[in-house]
Amino acid sequence: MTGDTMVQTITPELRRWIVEQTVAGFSPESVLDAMVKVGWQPDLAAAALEDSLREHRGQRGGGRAGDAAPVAVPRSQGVAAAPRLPEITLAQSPRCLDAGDRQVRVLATLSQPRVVVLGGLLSDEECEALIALARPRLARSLTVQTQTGGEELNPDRTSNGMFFTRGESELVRRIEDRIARLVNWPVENGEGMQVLNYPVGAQYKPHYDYFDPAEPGTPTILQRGGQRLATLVMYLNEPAEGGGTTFPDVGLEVAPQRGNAVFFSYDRPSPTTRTLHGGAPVLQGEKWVATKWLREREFI
Ligand code: PD2
Ligand code: ZN
Repeated sequence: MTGDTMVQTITPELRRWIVEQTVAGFSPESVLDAMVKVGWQPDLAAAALEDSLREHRGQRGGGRAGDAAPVAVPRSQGVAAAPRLPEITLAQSPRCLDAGDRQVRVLATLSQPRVVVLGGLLSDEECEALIALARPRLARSLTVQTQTGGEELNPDRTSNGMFFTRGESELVRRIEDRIARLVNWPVENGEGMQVLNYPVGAQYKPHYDYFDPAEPGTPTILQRGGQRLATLVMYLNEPAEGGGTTFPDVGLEVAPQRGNAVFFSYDRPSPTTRTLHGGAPVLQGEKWVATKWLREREFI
């Protein structure tokens, strides 16, 4: 979209979407940024945002709800800041990142969606220790029940899993501190690390990790720290065949290699982030991963 010649129109659908994002817990800044990223003129996006939120709060001045009028109102002060997201510092195209107690290699990056493949995030000993601690605590994986905010068995996810509590041991704390430093995001905003085990044939079908604002259980889920903004999948072993992490929208598959990891972030809870991803079926051997999800605020 060039923006120079095109008249952009604020439709009722756009107003609804803006309100939904805000109700889902996203800041006005992040909603604005999302609109600009998909081609909205910043001034128009800011006006649409302000107008929709004012209307939502019942203070709308002028016009009717649902008007589809082109507007050209200057961007107001205070809504232009970029959203804060977990992010790896890549500005200088580094080969290596300082994660405090360990140097981590940058193996590959993609900017849209933001995906970073990391080498050597965990040592072999740390991978083995996580597996050993997780093994006796495994149960068939549950996913969040989006209708109610509870948990349920999900046929799309045939792995076994368990959660460590945040900071529950020296090993867990060490890894959490390393991740926090690497992705520039507070330890407190992370969910407890989840370990998953996939036997032969198990998979995690493509899905989004954010919570869908349209689902009735989402407001309950968001009370514990807001939306998920980023995911780090750490590979604890190497299945002989299969088990890659796939990103179907961008044709990417990350091979599971012990100690390596894939990071990806999503600045809005929308498929337009193109962060659809899955765990491909394990064809030979078994697969172990640890996943860290990062929230907007402290996860309690
Ligand atoms: O195990 C994986 O590769 C995988 C794929 C997709 C894990 C997750 N999602 C997840 O834990 O969210
Ligand atoms: Zn996932």
